[in-house]
Amino acid sequence: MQIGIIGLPQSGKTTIFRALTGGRAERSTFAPGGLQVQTAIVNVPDPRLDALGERFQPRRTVHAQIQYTDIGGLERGLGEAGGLSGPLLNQIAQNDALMVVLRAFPSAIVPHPEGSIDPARDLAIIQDELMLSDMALIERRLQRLRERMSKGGTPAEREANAREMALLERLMAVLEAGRPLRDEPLSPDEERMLRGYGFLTQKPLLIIVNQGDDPADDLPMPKAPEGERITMLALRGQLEMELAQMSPEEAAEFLAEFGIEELGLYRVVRASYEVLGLITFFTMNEEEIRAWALRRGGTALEAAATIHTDLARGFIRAEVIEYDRLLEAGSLAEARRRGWLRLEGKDYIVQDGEMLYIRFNV
Ligand SMILES: Nc1nc2c(ncn2[C@@H]2O[C@H](COP(=O)(O)OP(=O)(O)O)[C@@H](O)[C@H]2O)c(=O)[nH]1
Ligand SMILES: [Mg+2]
Repeated sequence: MQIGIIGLPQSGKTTIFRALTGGRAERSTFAPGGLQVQTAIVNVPDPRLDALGERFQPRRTVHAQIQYTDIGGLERGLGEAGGLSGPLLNQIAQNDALMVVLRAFPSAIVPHPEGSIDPARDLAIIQDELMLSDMALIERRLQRLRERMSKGGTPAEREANAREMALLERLMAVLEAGRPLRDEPLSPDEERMLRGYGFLTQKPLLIIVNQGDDPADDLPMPKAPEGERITMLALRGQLEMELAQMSPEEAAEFLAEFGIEELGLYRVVRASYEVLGLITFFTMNEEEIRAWALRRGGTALEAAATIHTDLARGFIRAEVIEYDRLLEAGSLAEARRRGWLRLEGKDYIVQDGEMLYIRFNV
């Protein structure tokens, strides 16, 4: 799963990216079409995994991961000028969700492209850019479909084209009414039809209000947009970046001194998980205990496929236990003896925090 970090210039995207990665996991910057892009994979902090690791002492403890990409280059007015450039659009479109960074920190030395600090206005600017980009994409596609229709085609082709055109026209009306595509209910069929488009306003949105170090400077939070796959969170980006670069001991001391309960980046990663619609399940053997991400509502078979295609191909049954019951039993064998492991079939809906042991045969 990957999240693209976007926002106006100087809003603190790179600062927050560094906070998430602790400045360690950065990979080389590459720049197709002159873009500034950097990517890092971040472990999802999970106290349950820590507890399992401590109790069972496997050789390895492996976290679920999320990939973050810091994408520079989005600015006001790109959408009006005929849409985002191909490379920028591709960079943004390939993510499962978007993180929008809004500047709320005061600074005499960092200029703001709009000349003043107003996170609600900046959010509107970004949302407009995303909407204009989707409208341009729909417009281009409709144009092509109309041309194709005028050339004839088989009845089946014409029918498919007509259905796609009707759907795109409906979505255009949604955007023209100022609503993101995220809010438009779609049938599974329609979703399938749209999968290849990568519409930006369809993606889940995590909005980060980037505040300054001093709470006395905090502005009122902008009104959080309503909707299901959209979340807003405040973060002191610069402070978090500095914390992330300290040793764990130093950071803990610092947190205690300022009465901060946990690193803000933990909240960001959790919110990312939430907005992506993911849950965690665990697997365990002598070698490793591992946390895996699965889409909420995913089945035991999908969980098996996440681990390895062989497990899905040869799936027989899943043995399932909540992680805390496993801790209580002390071992899988003991849990089995006590009858705490449930046998579930491939359609079983996996719940957050369950340990799965897949029985398979290939
Ligand atoms: N005082 C303060 N400065 C910040 C904060 N976040 C970012 N900056 C500064 O703002 C400038 C732009 O930040 P950067 O992360 O490069 O923004 P980007 O263009 O969105 O990637 C840099 O000089 C940062 O040091 C913050 O929370 N507080
Ligand atoms: Mg940057």
